[in-house]
Amino acid sequence: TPTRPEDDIRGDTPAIDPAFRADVLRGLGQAAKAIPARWFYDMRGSQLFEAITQVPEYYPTRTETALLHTHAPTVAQTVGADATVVEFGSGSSIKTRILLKSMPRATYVPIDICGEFLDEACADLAALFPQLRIVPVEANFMNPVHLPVRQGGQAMLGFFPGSTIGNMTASAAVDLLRSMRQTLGPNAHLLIGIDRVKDPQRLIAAYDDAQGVTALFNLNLLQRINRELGGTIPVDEFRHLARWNEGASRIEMHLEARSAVRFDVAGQSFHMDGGETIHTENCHKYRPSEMRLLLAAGGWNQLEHWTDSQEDFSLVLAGA
Ligand code: AVI
Repeated sequence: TPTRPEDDIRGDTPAIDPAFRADVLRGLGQAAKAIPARWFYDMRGSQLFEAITQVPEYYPTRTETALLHTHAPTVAQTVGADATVVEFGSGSSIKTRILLKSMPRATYVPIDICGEFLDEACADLAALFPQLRIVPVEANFMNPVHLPVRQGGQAMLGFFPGSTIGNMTASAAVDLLRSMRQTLGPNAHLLIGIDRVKDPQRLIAAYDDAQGVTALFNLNLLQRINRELGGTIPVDEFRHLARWNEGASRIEMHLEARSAVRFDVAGQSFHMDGGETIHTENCHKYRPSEMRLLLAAGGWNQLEHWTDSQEDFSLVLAGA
């Protein structure tokens, strides 16, 4: 295709993603407005999430990283240093590196829906671990995935760090755990990070940091809608909210309209009252007994449960 000068100028205007458009229009059309959290992660959103992992109040990343440093050698010993490591999502390369440091001759199979993320993750790891065999798979890991690696007799280790499981309802989490079991085959292991219930003030601080990085991350969703779906949302009229929902054992993120607002998205008009919110994310927190039950419902038997001295975060090794 011939290029034109205006292509360059418009280079940062992405084509409309029909799934994004459908989710946003459906979500804003509901009485209780909500947009799925997966749409946070455009380029800017992914950068802001990286920044969140560095703020002092957001303990999960550094706590899980320390747990992995301590326990990766035991994981390698249990599953075998030459096992096939299947990572569900490929965005957590620092944690992957820690695990693979104990398994440098493993086969590494990152599964991600985004080929670009896969390429990045693979290039970095190939340079660091020359003996690693890397087999990227572009797929939606929420469903069972056919892996182009031998499963018969081959030790398989699923890796799902970051407490991403917490962003799902319990029933979606169980479905995913069952899919993972199918993807990995019999006798597989799963190493999973799960965030724990704790003092709500600490949880709220982790999702409403003093520097306002999480607020920018949440508000970026509105900017993304404006950028990609021709929206006219007055972003300054919204504020970030993080609430602890005790009954559901979860942090909820919302975007609250400060005053009554009207705006258009993809040619449709919307109205919000002052104080009305758009629910953008759930982050479920678990107690150890609930983790065990969740895993069991998903077909996994807890073998090891490691936590830090403050009992902030859990790293669990389970068997199929
Ligand atoms: C990706 N996920 C595990 C993060 C969490 O803690 O639930 C996303 C996040 N949202 C706000 N801060 C971090």
